Amino acid sequence: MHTKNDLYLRALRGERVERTPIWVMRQAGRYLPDYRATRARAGDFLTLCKTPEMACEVTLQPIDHFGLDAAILFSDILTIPDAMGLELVLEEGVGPVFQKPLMGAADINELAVPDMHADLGYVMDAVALIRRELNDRVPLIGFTGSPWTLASYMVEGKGSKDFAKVKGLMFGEPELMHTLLNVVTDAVIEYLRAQVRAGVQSLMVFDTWGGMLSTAAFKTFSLAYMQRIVTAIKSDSDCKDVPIVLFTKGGGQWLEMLADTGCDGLGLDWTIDIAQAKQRVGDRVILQGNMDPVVMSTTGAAVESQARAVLDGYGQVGAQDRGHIFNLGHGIQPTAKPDNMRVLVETVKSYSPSFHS
Ligand code: 1CP
Repeated sequence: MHTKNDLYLRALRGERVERTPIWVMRQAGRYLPDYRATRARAGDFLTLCKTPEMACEVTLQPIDHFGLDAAILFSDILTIPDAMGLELVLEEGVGPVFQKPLMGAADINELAVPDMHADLGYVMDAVALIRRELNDRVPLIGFTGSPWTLASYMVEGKGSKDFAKVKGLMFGEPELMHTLLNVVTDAVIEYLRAQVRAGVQSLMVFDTWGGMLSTAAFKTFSLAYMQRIVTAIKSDSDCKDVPIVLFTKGGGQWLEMLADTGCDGLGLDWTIDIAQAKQRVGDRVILQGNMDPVVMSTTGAAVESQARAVLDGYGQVGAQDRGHIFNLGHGIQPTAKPDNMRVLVETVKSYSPSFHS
């Protein structure tokens, strides 16, 4: 028997809720023995992403184990560049690597928006299957990388520490950089629309590398394109009621600008004081975050006290506030202890109702 839990969506819509909803970035992943088993059965990460039955299985694992308030589609932000022909491979010990990174103007000018059914149909099939299997137990979150973050991987070819190649393009050939960001943004908008039509009930944009930019560059090369995404979603008849959350890691100084896009929520990394974020933008957007993910690899007592500290930091949800969704400040790490997820969810469920009276 399934009980319907729409706490997360009600909170995002600005309704009063009885407690703080919780989900965890990267909640399906290597810290879970069940995930590692399914991943081993798949053979490699991309096969796991591209097989809807297995993607569905790992999406549901953390929901079944921990009683979280939302499921997030199991996939990756790098599916779009893969579908654009860059050929993603996940190399053990290295991380994601593109076999055909963008080498210059010729490569960039050839890029086209992929076909959402022919090239990314496996994602939409996974969404439809997950919705069926979830049976409204909890809402399903769809997601994308931000154009800047996707473009960074497409130019660097893999993760980077200094982003020298993509910044070289940005500073040296800004028009070409904009050509790249424009086609990626077109693809992201089509991708999010297709996910909504397939059944996702809220959206999240991961701007993981926006915080690597100067304020001026952030506005021009990341924020402007996230603005285009929010505007497109809010003016699409199928998507306009689907809440959208933006998360710029390292973007604490830009919260007002991010809220100005008209998004529904902002993700906060752990370096941001949530009480201050609430004062700055808490009446305009719901705030999602922001416990340091490393706590999840320590003790249950630390998890409980740090989770309480985040809830105390946001404090009472008043009439003017849009509210708080509990999450970590970035993805949960492979070293996290599954038992600590139990402690985390239990702490949020038992301690947060007093902030919602
Ligand atoms: O099994 C494995 O070894 C693969 C590890 C892994 C997993 C579990 C990768 C490779 N991707 C994922 C899934 C994933 N990625 C999800 C769905 C899982 C869930 O949330 O439950 C999501 C939302 C992502 C998003 C993602 N991928 C981001 C944005 C969020 C963030 O954490 O900042 C980024 C930057 C990526 C790129 C990526 N994919 C995988 C890795 C190891 C990385 C990071 C590479 C780097 O450090 O640059």
